[in-house]
Amino acid sequence: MKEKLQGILQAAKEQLAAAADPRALDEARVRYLGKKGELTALLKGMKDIAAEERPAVGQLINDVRSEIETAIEKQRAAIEQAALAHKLAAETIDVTLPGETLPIGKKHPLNIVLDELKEIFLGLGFSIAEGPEVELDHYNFEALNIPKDHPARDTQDTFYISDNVVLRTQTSPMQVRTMEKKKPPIRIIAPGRVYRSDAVDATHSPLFHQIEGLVVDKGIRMSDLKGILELFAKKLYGEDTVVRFRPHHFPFTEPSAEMDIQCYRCHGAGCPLCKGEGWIEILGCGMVHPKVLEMSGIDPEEYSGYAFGIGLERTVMGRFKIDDIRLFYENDVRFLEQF
Ligand code: 2U9
Repeated sequence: MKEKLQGILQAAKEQLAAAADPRALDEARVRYLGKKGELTALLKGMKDIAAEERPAVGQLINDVRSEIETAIEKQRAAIEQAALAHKLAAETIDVTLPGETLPIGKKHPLNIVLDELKEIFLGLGFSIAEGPEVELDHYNFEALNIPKDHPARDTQDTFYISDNVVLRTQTSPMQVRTMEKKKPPIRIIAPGRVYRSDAVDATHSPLFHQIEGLVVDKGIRMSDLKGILELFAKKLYGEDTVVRFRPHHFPFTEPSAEMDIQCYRCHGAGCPLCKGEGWIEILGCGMVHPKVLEMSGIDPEEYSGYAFGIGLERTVMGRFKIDDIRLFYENDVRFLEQF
């Protein structure tokens, strides 16, 4: 019996020492100490041993059981220790390694210039008004002195949602809304997205951006308009910029004009950049039509005002010499990362 027990103990210690994970450890435990284990079988065989020998044999079996249990706990600790060491090694972070640099984006060229324009007008005491892109016909046309039969209303220019709802064709509606809510003095710019149902080509997009301005107060004159817009041009294109105003017509302003800057490349002589004109058109402007003031509840006998409109894409294309308006909307990183 003693030799048998020694054999079981030796075999158990060898199997336990070879157990590299909890499953193998448990297999060894069950093989020797389990219900059908080798040691348990010996205990069951005690009834066949002479009564006077049972205590000694029982003691021997229990001694071997506790040695095996000690060996199991020792091996369990070794397996856990090895697993922890492996985990620590696998998850070790070398904090001295350089961080992963995430590529940062760039500001869109439209936003670069839009922010410059906002800064210029904010610096001139204007505040910024923003409003809905889906507009009522009233605010986009009627309140701007563009009656139902005006050519600007023809569907080739406007996206109609319904008879009385359109995608705004200019940001002017926001200025009408402001005049309805706020008594003069008014000094706002209204930047934003506008829509015209033009066919797409290098210089036309159904979606583009405008910045319109409106000043309404007592005693506002054309000289105020010319002064502020010349100042704006000098801030945007440089102090030595030369401007000129050409008579024009808009239904919502009277008198109306278009402002050009002298071509900064040929200084008026004419070159490819200005298509031989010597001048580059920058914006449209004019004194707010008295009927427009009146329709928005402002007495044209007491107040006057001026307004202007700048096409953002046209301004940016001139600034960065971009020859195709579609580049602004294609999200091609090869284009966008150049700014
Ligand atoms: C109110 C009264 C008058 C806004 C104005 C222009 C002239 C103009 C164009 C510039 C380039 C549109 O994007 S563009 O094609 N705009 O020339 N806009 S005066 O006049 C207003 C606005 C609101 C209440």
